[in-house]
Amino acid sequence: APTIQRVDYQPLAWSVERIDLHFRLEPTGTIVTNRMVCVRNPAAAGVGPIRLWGEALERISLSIDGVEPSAGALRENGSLLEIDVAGPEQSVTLEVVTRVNPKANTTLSGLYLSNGGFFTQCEAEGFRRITCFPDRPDVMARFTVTLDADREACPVLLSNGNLLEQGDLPDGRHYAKWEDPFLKPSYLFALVAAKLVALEREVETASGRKVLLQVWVEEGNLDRCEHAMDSLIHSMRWDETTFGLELDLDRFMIVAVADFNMGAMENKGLNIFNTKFVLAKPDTATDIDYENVESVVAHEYFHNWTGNRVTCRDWFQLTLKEGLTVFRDQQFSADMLARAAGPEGAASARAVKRIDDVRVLRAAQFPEDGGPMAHPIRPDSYQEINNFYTATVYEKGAEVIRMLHTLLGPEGFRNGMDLYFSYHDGCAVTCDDFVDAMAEANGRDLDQFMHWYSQSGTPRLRAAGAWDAASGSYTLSLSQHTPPTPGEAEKQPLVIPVALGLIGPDGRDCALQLEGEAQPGATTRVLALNSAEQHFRFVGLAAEPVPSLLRGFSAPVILELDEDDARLAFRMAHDSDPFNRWDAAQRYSERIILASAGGTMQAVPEAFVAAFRTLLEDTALDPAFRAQALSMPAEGFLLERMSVADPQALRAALVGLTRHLGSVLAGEWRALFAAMQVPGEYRYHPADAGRRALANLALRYLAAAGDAEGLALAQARFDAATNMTERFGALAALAQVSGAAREAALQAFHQRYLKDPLVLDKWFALQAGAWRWSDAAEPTVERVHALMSDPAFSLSNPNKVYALLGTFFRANAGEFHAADGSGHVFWADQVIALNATNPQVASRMARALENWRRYTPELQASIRPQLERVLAAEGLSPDVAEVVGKALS
Ligand code: HT7
Ligand code: ZN
Repeated sequence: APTIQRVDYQPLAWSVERIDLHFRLEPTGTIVTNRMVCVRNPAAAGVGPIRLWGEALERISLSIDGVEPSAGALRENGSLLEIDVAGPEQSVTLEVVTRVNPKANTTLSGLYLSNGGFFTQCEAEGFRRITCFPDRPDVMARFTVTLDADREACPVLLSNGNLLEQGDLPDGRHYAKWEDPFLKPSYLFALVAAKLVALEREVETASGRKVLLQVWVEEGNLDRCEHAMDSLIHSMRWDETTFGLELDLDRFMIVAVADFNMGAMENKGLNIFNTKFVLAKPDTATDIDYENVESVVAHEYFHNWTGNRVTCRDWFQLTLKEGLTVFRDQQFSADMLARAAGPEGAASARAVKRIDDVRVLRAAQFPEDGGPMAHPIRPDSYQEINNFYTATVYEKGAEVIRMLHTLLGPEGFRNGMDLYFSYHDGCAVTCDDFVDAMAEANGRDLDQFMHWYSQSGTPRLRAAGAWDAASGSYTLSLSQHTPPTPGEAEKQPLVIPVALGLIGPDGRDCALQLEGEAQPGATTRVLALNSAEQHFRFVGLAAEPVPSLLRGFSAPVILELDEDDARLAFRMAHDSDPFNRWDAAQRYSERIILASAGGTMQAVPEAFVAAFRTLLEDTALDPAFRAQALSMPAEGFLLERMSVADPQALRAALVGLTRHLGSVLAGEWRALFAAMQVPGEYRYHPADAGRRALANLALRYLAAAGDAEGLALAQARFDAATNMTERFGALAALAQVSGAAREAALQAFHQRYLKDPLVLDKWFALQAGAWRWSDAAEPTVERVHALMSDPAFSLSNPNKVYALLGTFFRANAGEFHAADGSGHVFWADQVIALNATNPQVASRMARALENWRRYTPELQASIRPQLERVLAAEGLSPDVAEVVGKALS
């Protein structure tokens, strides 16, 4: 596939002002009549043909102002259609009638069927699979949409905006006409025609307008929508109070669909969601599911301003809406947790959220930034845009916005947002436009900051301290460098906000005073490192301090700081910044795990166990925080930290350490489990969720150690559980020990939830992610293979693929990379199979091997032929070709 370059952006000669769409919906032959007013675009001087894209469409007719264009005036090149307008008209009406086959559409992009209903997904380039259109985000038009469908099969007909009229038609059909009052790019178009029911609420916006909120689901799921509705209302309130942003429509709809490539989609006024991020009730959803529903509902809702009202000029600017919206949903979730925790627990609750987010960044984005797909948050080129909905664009993009927030402060950031909307509401803009608004609102020069948008790779922040007892001063030397990434050998110094504190020997933070300052100030402050190396001299100190750097993870970098075990243990016990306290525990365990995986450590140091025990028993600490602090670093992050990635050695080290901690602290874990019981009926509340998470963690450590008492506790909890968090937590512990009890519990769970696809996804994922805790256990690849034959599994449902194959390929390195290469052969078979039906899902699976060159020579030898086999496969999609091509290049 051709490579598209960011610098080649050109406005189109013709834009679209209005589009009137009519759908006669039939499963195998839907007729789409598209009448649009095309206008010459002043930004391009209106010179050039009308350009439309169309894909997988059968064209029935095309006319301009009622006349079919002559053969010479119409050119087709792949999916691009160019039409010359000979005359001087500034505006023409173009009508194009096409036929599509939703039933045959297995890509889940464009118009497709799910359980008999019609659904659409247009981001990024799905609208061209519905009708011919200048399908780019910089073309913003006013849409009216008429749906005409069988009343019995599709009683509910929805599209963006406001319902204008509806009524009956002959032959058992009916129609509905919708109008979206806002200009929007085609990727935000949506329709739904299905048999659904809605949970409804009427609420008032801050300015007193009444709006109707609806959550549409299949009838049997109506009792699982309350939490999504509450989350929507909380999101509305939060955006009103935090950013002064109100819902701008009279009606806002969420629709849940079981077949969906991603999490959810922010179509204007008609968000379409994967059922996984809508449906929740205590018997089927875990605390983590509840949290995810809340944050995804918030994310899509927040897009209404950051993405919809102000959208992206081109897809290279994707982080403009995604990084900003992820940052907004992260802040929202942190605020919700802090509110639930009350003033005493707010800081810890915020830290728990931050830890969650940083875990994701380190496990998914850092490896991406170190591999062949590395790209800046604003990429310079792509072959297939769907491959660029990445952890870099989303999560690192959010970190970049967070750094702006840190550097400008909450008020400065808000002022920048206000200016951004005042300049760009209703427009399609660039990342530069956003940062320019931030700079102007704050009177700041952010030119150097823009390197975060143009450079890929994870920067290394090196720190060293020098204590001068005579003067009571401590000089902190900070330096930065970013390793080369594909196509980017040289890197410029970035602006890195480093939040730091200095801890005195008594474990208390010192008041910070830089040389030249009149008096000591706060105990945490932010230094802005903006050159390759800088020195900061702190004065007025009574004794040598211990530095606590990058508090709250103030920048998406890898901190290189020599700290001995004693210092890490000291910070595990005393760092006043809860994020860094957690991070000290992570660093200490990382050191032990990597030494063990590298064969340089025989026994787990007593000092580590003691520090770990102190955290375990510290009842002053919030349970949710303790659950984080007592969890091992993510395997994906640890693999990235190995000079040569050896998944088997790493897994052995992780198993060894987990088992050791489970057995030497068995008594403590059992006591903790008992202390963390949550009495009464289940409610989703962060305080209860923290206790349940810690209890479940205790069971997993005990099961890892094969502790008979612990396993009995897990069995009892599994049998008596009244909610999914406890039931699944117990099952996960039981599943760690192979044998009859494991199989019986898995079987009982399967039986109980046979009719519940989302719960079965958990069951598939648990088995696909299984570690082998004993040599006797069955290789996971065999179980995964067998599970593909389970009647509930289907390669055409992305949730099933992500649960079974995605978990195995992307979250079970120790088993996937089995030395006999069976995992790699299986991977190639599945990628090739998926490529034929759903390239987006295939490409996500394909990415599991992109960092293969970091592995041992033996593994590389096993992986290469499989990558080559995929690359040579017939009919390879651009999606998979880009990923595998870059991996092999
Ligand atoms: N903006 C949405 C992205 C999305 C998507 C992208 C490609 C293919 C399918 C998709 N479904 C949704 C989701 C979001 O970030 O909010
Ligand atoms: Zn988004």
